[in-house]
Amino acid sequence: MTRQERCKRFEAIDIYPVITEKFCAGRSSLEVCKAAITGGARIVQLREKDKSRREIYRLAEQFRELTAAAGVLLVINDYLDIALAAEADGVHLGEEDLPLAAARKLAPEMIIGVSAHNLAEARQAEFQGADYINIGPIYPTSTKTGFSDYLGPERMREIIQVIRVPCTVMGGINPDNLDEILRWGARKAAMITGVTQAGNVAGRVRELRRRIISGRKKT
Ligand code: TZP
Ligand code: MG
Repeated sequence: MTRQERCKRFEAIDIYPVITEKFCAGRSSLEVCKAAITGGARIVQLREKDKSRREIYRLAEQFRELTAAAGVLLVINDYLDIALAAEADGVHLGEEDLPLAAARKLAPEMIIGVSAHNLAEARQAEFQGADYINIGPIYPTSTKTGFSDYLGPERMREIIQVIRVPCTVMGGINPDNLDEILRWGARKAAMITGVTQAGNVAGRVRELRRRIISGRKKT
């Protein structure tokens, strides 16, 4: 697939499940990935911080098999080499990862997503050519370490309003605060525990999708 085709499909996503095995409530990440797809997810991200690259590559291959069969986009967090080797659709880069321009040189047809924690970072990522920007944390979360500050829905909206590439929002988002972020203009929500810790992952994804699609502000 070309970058353009991938980006077009990215624009159509609603829920963006991010899967980390240690937050899967004792289940394998593959099982949770399968359930997210059953629930209708159009994209999944594989995000592992504590496993070896070898292990992550093996997982990426398995995620790719499942997602490809279902026509679902696959993004790998942090590791461009693994994303390329596993033929994923994209890579998600944070401030400690390869800079965007370097990643683009190596992966011209991939979706490249970048994390932003404030407006300046979001503007910079857009200027440098990110295909999407993940804004967060919106709410307090214990899933990501190293961040004590969070944006809140109002600052989230300020960023979404000026950025032209698709924005996902993340951090502490769950079924209880979903309506709030939708009211403040969010159109795509990325979640780790809001999806991976649900007893019924497929049911949770189905519910979140339905609520995002119906609760989004009309443009
Ligand atoms: N980036 C911003 S917040 C976050 C990341 C990776 C963690 C979000 O996890 P959760 O469980 O959805 O709060
Ligand atoms: Mg990273």
